[in-house]
Amino acid sequence: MTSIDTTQVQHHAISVLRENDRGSYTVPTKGLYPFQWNWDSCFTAIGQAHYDIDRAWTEMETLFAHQWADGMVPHIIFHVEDDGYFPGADVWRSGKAVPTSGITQPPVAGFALERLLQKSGADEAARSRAEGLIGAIDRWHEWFYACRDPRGEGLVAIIHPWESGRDNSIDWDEAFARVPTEGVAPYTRRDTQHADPAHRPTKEQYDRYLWLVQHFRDLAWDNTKLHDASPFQIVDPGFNAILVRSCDALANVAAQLGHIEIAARNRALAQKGREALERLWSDRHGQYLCLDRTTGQLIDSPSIGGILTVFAGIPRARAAAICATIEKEESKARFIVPSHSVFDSRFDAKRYWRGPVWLVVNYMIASGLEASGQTAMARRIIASSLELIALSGFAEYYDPIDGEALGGKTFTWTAAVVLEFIA
Ligand code: 9YW
Repeated sequence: MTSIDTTQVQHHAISVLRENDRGSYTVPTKGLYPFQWNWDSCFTAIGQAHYDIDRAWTEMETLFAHQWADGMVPHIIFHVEDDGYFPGADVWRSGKAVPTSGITQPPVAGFALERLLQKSGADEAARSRAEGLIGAIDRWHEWFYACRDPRGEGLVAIIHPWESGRDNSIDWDEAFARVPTEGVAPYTRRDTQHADPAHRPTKEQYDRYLWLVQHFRDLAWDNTKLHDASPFQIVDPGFNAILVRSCDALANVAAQLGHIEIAARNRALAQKGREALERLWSDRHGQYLCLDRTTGQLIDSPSIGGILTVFAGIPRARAAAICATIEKEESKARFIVPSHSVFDSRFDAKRYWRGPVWLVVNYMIASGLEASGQTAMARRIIASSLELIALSGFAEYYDPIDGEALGGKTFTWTAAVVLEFIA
């Protein structure tokens, strides 16, 4: 194992966070992603809390200042004009004063709120900043269950792969193939100018991404219609686990600050969500799987989504089985946890979300395993993550076989979670 100098790593991580700081929000990495991304920002705040708690609160407050009237928090806020990223504000046409995208992202905010409060020692100033976010996060959680779980199953669906945060995972392939491509307006991609095209989604995938955007835009981004109107409705266990964990975290914070109703509502949502996740368990794969809501079938694709589910506080026997699954991956992958099983023929060590390791996902898995008493595996995941940093720097993602740095090279959320790992 490569040895690391924690003081040096800490300085380096903070310099990456500062380099991408735009004052009241932080970009994931300059060049490739020049705006504010939803879940990136929440992890960023957790990282900033290690050296500047005031700045950390601001990061989250900026995100929530752009919450939609219906409760949704968009996945991108286009604070500035920059044609270096596609699709930009002119494609989404969300009609907001500061333009935003029209879809959402994994709801880490509740979890981040609790972490910020813990890091700040819950002093008077911190409690008042938390007060400003509790109601907004609660409204976002309510929006999820109202608009993305219209039949009250306890599980929310994503209606666009970009909502998952695991943009072109193998999990979506089959369902995504049913999304049409006819009528997509001509466009020029920008991502392939910043990153190696061989590591990015294909042209056909981009056509389908854009078809969905156009379809939702034609429905005026009306969230009372989008779920049922989408040909793509996937229940991702990882996404739901994040929501469950955030409901629990928000319930903790709300109870601490005397918001009894919000606490009770979020506790109940978390409980229902956790129970519902059991429907997605696969004994054969030793992990949870995605469900295609349009067919009612589980998707035979062993990805990180079903491993990340440990973040929800699942039954201990499930967490133990997931540990065994990760151990198996470890026998073939030098670095864990690959975003898709190395034993699946579709595994691709270098292509976006189809094999590489993401350190933010490792952070959530390690946190979930730790809470389930699986401390040894949690430590191995953290050690592997730090080894990647020592070998390849603060990259967007890494090849699990040779550790090569892939995508953006000075990546904000990678730096943020490293500060948590070495704390
Ligand atoms: C894109 C910023 C975002 C993340 C997503 C990740 C990627 C944007 O980058 O999506 O254009 O591909 O998949 O999770 O928020 O880091």
